[in-house]
Amino acid sequence: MRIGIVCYPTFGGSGVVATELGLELSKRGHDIHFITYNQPVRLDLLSHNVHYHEVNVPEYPLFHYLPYELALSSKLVDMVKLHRIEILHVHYAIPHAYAAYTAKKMLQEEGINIPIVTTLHGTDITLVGNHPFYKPAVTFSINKSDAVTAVSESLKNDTLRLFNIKNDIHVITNFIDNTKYKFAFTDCQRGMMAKDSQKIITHISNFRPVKRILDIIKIFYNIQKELPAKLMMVGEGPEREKAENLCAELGILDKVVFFGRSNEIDKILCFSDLFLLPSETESFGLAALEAMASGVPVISSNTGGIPEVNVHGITGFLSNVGDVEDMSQNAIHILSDENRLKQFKHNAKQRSFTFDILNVVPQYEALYKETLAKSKASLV
Ligand code: GMT
Repeated sequence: MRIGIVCYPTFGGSGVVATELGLELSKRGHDIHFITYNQPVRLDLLSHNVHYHEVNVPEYPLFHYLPYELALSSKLVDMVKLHRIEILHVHYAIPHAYAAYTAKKMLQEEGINIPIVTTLHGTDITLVGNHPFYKPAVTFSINKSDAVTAVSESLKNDTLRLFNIKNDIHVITNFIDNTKYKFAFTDCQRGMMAKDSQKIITHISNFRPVKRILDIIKIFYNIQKELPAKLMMVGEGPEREKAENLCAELGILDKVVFFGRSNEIDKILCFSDLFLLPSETESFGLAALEAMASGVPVISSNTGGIPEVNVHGITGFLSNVGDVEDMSQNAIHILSDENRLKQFKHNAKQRSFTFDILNVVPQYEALYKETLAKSKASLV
């Protein structure tokens, strides 16, 4: 199939999922066209069947806001025609599903039928999309998509609860390429980061308020009072400065490393003992799955789709959002006994195989085929 993929090209989970999906589909023989404003961060290799088409939005003095949707829908029209793209898969409803529908209508005028698959990722539904200023457009574009997927049962239920949706929503979860998480513990250069006696605790995100970054610092503060430990904070975002200030206030700056953005997530996870994800809301928690694939147990909140990934008492523990004390106690429980830690690490790794890329990508392929067939049949 010739598939157009629209996504945010940044470090966020939706962009990562879209990129990894496109790359796997290309390995399976499909022709993949990424259409977005920058080359996606995880897309380092273009090849004969992986293409990137940049969306440019020219500045003009009259524009207070640059009309990205307009530029994107025009680019989609051009690329569908030029590369005979058969299906468009848009990741994140805002504004991608809306722009794709506009492109579809423009192409219809020229006798071209292009089905649209929309994948809902989380904040496009639970935070941003739900805002009254966006809601009518988000509802409209979900209902006008030819197929809709959500990354967890929880996100599907949230979508049905918050919007007036007439379409079916297929749950196709986030996934992981387990072959990429094969670093042997001895290759990790753990010694560069911590003493042998110290446990390494890690958090990776875009440091937005929804990640409850200050809870992470407080949990770590409690942990390091009980056992030798270091905290690895990976990512960049609006809460970083507050987190650094809190570390200074608590006198733990020397035990916390702020990495900023990193392309070496697998290496950092390889030497980690525990992953913290106390988010306010999380449709799936791809970062937790990446940790688990590296054999790192997860201390998380029990919100959204996280319980579908992290199994309480098996791969880690779940607590109510904001319950820093409970999360701290659970972390200390896992870290304070070597055999227990080993068991949790093993369980986390085993659980990650449920979400292996080879189990999940065929579900997207099947959906594309079904959607294309329906779309062709509707023309007859
Ligand atoms: O929250 C993020 O880190 C970024 C965000 C995004 O849209 O890029 O992630 C969302 O999509 C991911 C991939 O489907 C999910 O794994 C994350 O749970 C989800 N984030 C939230 O729901 C807050």
